[in-house]
Amino acid sequence: MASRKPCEELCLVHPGYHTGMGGTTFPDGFAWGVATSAFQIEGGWQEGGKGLSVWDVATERTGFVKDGSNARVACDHFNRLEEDAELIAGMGLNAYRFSISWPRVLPEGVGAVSLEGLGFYDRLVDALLARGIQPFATLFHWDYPYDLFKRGGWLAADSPAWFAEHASVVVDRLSDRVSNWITFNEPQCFLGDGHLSGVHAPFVQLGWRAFFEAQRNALLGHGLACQAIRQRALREPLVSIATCAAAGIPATSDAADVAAASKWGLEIQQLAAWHGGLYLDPILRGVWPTCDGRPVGEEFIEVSEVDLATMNQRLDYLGLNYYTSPRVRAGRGGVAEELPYEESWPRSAFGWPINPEGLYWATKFYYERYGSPVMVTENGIWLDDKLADGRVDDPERIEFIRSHLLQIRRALADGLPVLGYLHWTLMDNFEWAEGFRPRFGLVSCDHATQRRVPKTSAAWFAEVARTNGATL
Ligand code: IFM
Repeated sequence: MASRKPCEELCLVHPGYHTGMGGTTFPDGFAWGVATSAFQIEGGWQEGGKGLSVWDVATERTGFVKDGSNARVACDHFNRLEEDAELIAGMGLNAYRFSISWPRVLPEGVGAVSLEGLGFYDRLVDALLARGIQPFATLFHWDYPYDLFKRGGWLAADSPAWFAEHASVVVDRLSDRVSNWITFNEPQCFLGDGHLSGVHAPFVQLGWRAFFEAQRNALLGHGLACQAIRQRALREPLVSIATCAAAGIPATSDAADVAAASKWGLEIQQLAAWHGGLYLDPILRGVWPTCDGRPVGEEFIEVSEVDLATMNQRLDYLGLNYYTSPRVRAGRGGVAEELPYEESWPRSAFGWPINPEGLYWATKFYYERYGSPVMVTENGIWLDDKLADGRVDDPERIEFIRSHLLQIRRALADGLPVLGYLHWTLMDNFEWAEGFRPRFGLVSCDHATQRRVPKTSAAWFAEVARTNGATL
């Protein structure tokens, strides 16, 4: 395949990104879209020959999901993809990020392929392209095949190859039409929340040794999948990963605070699964992260140069999922110290402090450290909004999006390459261990009737996208 500069031909990316942007507008070709994940919207849990995922199994057992619900039907997107593609088109968006359910295309995780499962994604991609919407396919957004979990899951030595097989099957089928590939969504969550704190499926608390084994295998899987995508894709692929992108927000403009904030979450100060550097240093710099000059987790794991070379595959851009960030100041010796938010600080219904400035700083600090252009692959807010008289007014969501987009504009004006903004999420959906209570959507979804009603924010976002940000 002919070589070219990263992103040069990404239909959604303007070449100006690589020559310094400046200005206060969004560049031509900026991606305006929404993001979803398979498990949270598809339903159809046993339709079309789909196998079970660890989330299917966990949600069948009581106690894991706060409201006792499950995602057997969710938003029934499996049976309503045309209607949902029409919703996205109705907002005039040019990008849609979705995930491929691994057990839908490979019911046992490896081996036999479900043609019906693949056919569903075929139809989805066609429905998007017919409406001028670029598909962004995430290969794994947490719904790990249960059969592979029983064989050791991410702890199994074969797990990197299993993931690469999944990637290969999907790429062989869809890469004549899909260019944008995202390997994982938020490794922090499926590894840290899934295997260490045990608050997400597979709901296990394995301790640090097993966490690092799973983390190493997942990073190898990412590397092998990147190779498989680049080797097999029929259209020139753009490869990425979507990471939790909390960043330190400097408590003051003092250089010491800015320097401390730039390290927060990227240079490891203590063991914690949410550190971006734990995943991105091997992936984007080809080095194992250190803490006080020693390899992180060295008491648990050894990672060879060959492993690092596999993990370290070039990415065309880095996906940042941004929701909140702490304020950080320089403590003794310049060490990053968190400054707690006051009780009165505005928060989402999740309790997450709202601080849009963190999106600017995340863009800056991740770009400075890793040098990849940035795509905001998620950003959104849980509000307790309600349908009343057939409509949902959600001015807080509008203000949330507006304030975050202004921070992207600030980043662009500083010459930082931001390729697009994919709002989380299209419609109210199944929010993992929280169940259906959280409402993150631009479109309200009644999960009993499956009636979709665009909220006020959907019309507002549509107008911003239509004018390429000029109406902000
Ligand atoms: O719903 C999740 C999504 O699956 C991953 N990122 C955060 C979102 C909101 O919690």
